[in-house]
Formats: sequence, structure tokens, C-alpha cells
Amino acid sequence: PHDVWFTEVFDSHGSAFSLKVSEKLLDVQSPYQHLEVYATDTYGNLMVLDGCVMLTDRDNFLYHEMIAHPALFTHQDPKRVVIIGGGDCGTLKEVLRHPGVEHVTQIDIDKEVTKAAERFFPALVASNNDSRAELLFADGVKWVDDAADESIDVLIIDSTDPVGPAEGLFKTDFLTRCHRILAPGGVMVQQSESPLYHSGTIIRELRHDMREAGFNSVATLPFPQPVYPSGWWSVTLAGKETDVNYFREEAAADHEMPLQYYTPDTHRGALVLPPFMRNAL
Ligand code: AG3
Repeated sequence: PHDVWFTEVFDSHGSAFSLKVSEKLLDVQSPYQHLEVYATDTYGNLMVLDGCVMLTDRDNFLYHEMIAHPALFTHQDPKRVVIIGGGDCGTLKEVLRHPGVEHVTQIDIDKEVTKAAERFFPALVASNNDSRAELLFADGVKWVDDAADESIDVLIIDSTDPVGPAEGLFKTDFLTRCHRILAPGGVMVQQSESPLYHSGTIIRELRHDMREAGFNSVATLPFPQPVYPSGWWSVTLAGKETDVNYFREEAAADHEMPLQYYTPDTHRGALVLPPFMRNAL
């Protein structure tokens, strides 16, 4: 018996991340991507799409809390929420913790991701039977194209890297359409890659394109994410007629949610950009 490791090679930045695995639980080629699930020795189950780590049991709370709660506590009174991507349902679970949210639509192109979450990540899908949740399997770009103007309060883009199926989600046309379907006061948030690797490129371009699309404020919030390239990740918020540098601090402190990373302090801290990022953005 020899050790088996899963490794995500991040060739463009000459780095890699590995986890010791005990078993491959799933290997499917969907019409959109190659999906694998592994059992690891120390991080619980691991989901991989096209060779890229999506999540592990152990640390997905970092990403999912930071893609959901800053946006939801920035909006004054979010009722209608849309998630593009997010097929593993980890973001949906965080959104559903907000009692004021009346309806959440999740649109992922790939049904296989949700099926894999149902089998191997039961904690993420446990709230899916909530009557406020609607799960659609369709092209998010098309869905946003067809959605009614000013009909959404918070729009969350929980995508893979901006290559392959997610490429269109980082384009100006899409962002313009996102701006249009948000009601005044609306907030959009997009996963925005590594602060260390992508501040001067992907993040900078995304922020520029969000402003081009009509958003009047943008904020990039870095947070630790040990299993993604560089070990550090970010989300970028954009506000429609609202300033995403401010949030409902009292509501963010006074709630019943059992959160493990997000607090008003971690939110405020994430809004403070280190000099290297400020210079690059
Ligand atoms: N979204 C994936 C972020 C990108 C990770 N990139 C990588 N490993 N190269 C995660 C989906 C979780 N709901």
C-alpha cells in the first residue's frame, strides 16, 4: 500500500495544492465538465471539477459564508435572491439562514454537481427542501438574459474559474444584464479568484467591468481559503445605487445563525485592503 494524493496543479502560477486521499468516490464526465469526488484523510470529502478543487467538508464554510453574508448584510432588506452556479448548494444553505429572504433561485448548468452534493455532501443540501428554495438546471447567462428588469435584490455568482463553462460569467455583457435585473439598492457578488495571483488581472478587470456595467460602488473582500490556489481567495461586491463599503453591522451581530467565520468584525476587516492589492486594483 502506498500513499495516494490528489493534486491541483496551478500551472500558470507554478504552484500546486495536494490532499491525501483514501478513496475515489465518484468520477463522471457530464456534458459540461469532469466531476470527481474523493474521500480525504483529514479534510472530509473533496469535490473537484475539471481538475480544480471546488470544496471540502472541512473548509467550505470560509468561502460559502463570505460569498453569502457580506452581500446579504449589505443590502438593506434582501427578499429575492438569485444564485448563478453554486450547484453544490453550499451558498444556498447560507442564504436560506436569513429569515427575511422570501425566495432563492439557484441556476446551475450542471445537474451532476447537485446530484454529487446530495450523495457526498449531505450537510450542504440539508436545507434544500425549504419552500423558499428553487433549484433550476439551466444556462445562467441565458436565465439572466430572460429575467425581468429590477426584479432581484441580491445576485450571487458562485462560479468556477473564468475558463470553460464559467467564462461568460466574467464578461461585460453579462455584468450589464446583471445590473439591469437588480432592483435599486441591489447588490451583486461574484467569486473573484486569488488576491495574490489575480489582483492586477482578473480582479482588476472585473471591478472595471462592473463599473462599466453601471454599478456605482465595488468592494473586493479577501479571505483565507486553504484549498484554493495560493490558499487565499476573494469575492467582489458591486452595488446598484448603494455603497457596498457599508453594511448593516447591527443585524450582522444580532442573529441566530451558527456561523464559523463571518462576523461584523471579519466583514469590516475584509473591507480593508492591504497596500499591494490597493496598488494593483
Ligand atoms: N467555486 C470555485 C472557486 C474556484 C476555485 N478555483 C480553483 N480551485 N482553481 C466553488 C464553488 C463552491 N460552491
